[in-house]
Amino acid sequence: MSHFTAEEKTHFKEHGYVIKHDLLRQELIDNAIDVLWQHIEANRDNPDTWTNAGPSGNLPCSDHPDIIATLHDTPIYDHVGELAGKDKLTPPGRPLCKMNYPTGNDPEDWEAPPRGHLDGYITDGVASTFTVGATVNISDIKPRGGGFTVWPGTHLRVAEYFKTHSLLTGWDINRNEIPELADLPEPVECAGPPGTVVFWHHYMLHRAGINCQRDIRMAFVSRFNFKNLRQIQFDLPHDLWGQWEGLS
Ligand SMILES: O=C(O)CCC(=O)C(=O)O
Repeated sequence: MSHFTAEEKTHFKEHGYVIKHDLLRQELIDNAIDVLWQHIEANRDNPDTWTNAGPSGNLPCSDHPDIIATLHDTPIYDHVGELAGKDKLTPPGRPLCKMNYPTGNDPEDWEAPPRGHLDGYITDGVASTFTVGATVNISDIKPRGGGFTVWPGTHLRVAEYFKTHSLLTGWDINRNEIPELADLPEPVECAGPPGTVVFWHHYMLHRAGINCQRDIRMAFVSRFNFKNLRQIQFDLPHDLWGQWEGLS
């Protein structure tokens, strides 16, 4: 059975991401949310405590069976496999639990974030990248509610850049020092109910949006790798889709 239509695959290639809905059963979502609340420094029953709550960074519960189930007991890996080729990928790991707490600002005052970042380039001279990202909405994420945000088409511009600049200079992109990426398209904020999943190319500029709603934005991010990624990563900008069984 195919998970993606031809149009969805084309959308992924052209825009660098594709959104699917209803990929998680409600029971998986409810169980995961119960686990998350054991780690959030706020009172689940008092929304007044959710603004600027903590902790910052990923919650330390990626190893919990109910969190792992949101990836392993769902068709997410099959979807990624249909794009990149399941036999070519390492097995799924553990989701990163990413909360985005309300800022306390009014939705009317919301502004789109100015730019996103590229994962895997966290310091000068290092490229530690991946292949496909999957961001899963665990809470009901309203527009302006801190949803995962992508800059469509930036994967193609980043690939162009890496054709003439080493991957080891990727940190310059995150430092916003690249004229080729100075003028970005309008970002897309991936709001949507629990079970909405954004599949995205690893060269996409992205980040969490700004949460001007009342609810805590709960999302999980998983990253998937080609088994031979370390051998081929420097070649990928020159042949962006050749390795992707479902897209080449
Ligand atoms: O929390 C988010 O929506 C974005 C996460 C992110 O930027 C990342 O995983 O690199």
